[in-house]
Amino acid sequence: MNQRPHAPAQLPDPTIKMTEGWHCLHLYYRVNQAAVSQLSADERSRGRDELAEILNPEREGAPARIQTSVVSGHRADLGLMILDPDPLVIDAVQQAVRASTLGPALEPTYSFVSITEVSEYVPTLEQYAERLKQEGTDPSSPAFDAKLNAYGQRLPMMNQQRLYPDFPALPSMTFYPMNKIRDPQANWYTQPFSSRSALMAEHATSGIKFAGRVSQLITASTGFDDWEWGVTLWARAPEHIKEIVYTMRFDRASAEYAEFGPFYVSYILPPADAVAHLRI
Ligand code: 76R
Repeated sequence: MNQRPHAPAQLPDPTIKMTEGWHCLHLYYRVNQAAVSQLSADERSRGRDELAEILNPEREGAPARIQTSVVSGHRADLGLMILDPDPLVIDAVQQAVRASTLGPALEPTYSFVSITEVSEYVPTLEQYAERLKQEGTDPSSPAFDAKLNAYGQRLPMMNQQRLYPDFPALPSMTFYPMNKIRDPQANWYTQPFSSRSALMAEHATSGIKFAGRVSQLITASTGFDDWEWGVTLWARAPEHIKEIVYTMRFDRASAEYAEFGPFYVSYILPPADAVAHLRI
């Protein structure tokens, strides 16, 4: 007899993979010099090779994306950013680092768990057409068609990059978590969608001016970590990080509604170079 007569007939199988998009983890480690000193020269040398191999994006079983960077300041020495469809493949990197010869010498200092998504504020083709009209583009003009077509061509690629991102070939990065605030006088979550959408359109217009200089990945963390989003920015030159974060603070979406967590600025290196840089 059917035990669950009212169960929907066609529920998908339970899974820890996302229906769409990837899991994402940012990990930060500090070198513990006291623990390094406990290791012999042989252990240190073997440990460096092991660590470089764990972080090698080309190795068998590597997560879909893994990037290594060297962090400025006391908050951390080594930064990892990892994405994969399977959260256990991501976690396996964390456990492999911990269980490796250098594990005792690498103190985890910060982590951030999130998922990739296409934001609800990314305009559909129809919404984009509406926006063009509101901006005064005549819907019967060739310019309107050209803009709409160009957006229609770009959108699938942009969504692919948001859900299954490639790391850009840019050498500096910063990571920070953020919230949209819920203060009585400025509560993002009580604003109607139309107002939030207008604010995010202003935000996007201000961000697009940094095309080519800054590449951004916004990952969602509501329900996954203590903040609502993780912001990862890669820059062509380090000053662009300051420029974009400063500029966007004046967008109403940030000026009125955003609060930010700690910032981690780091410089991307191939794993073996990053490990050598740590001087373990
Ligand atoms: O995804 C897109 O490109 C579409 C437009 C867009 C959305 C929907 C966009 C564009 N962002 C979107 C969503 Mn963003 N972004 C941030 C920060 O420091 C700060 O002040 C805020 C941190 C930066 C620097 C940045 C950069 N953005 C979001 C969201 C999710 C909101 C939601 O879903 O509720 C957050 C939290 C957020 C924060 N954004 C851009 C940029 C840049 C540079 C762009 C232009 C993108 C481009 O070049 O195509």
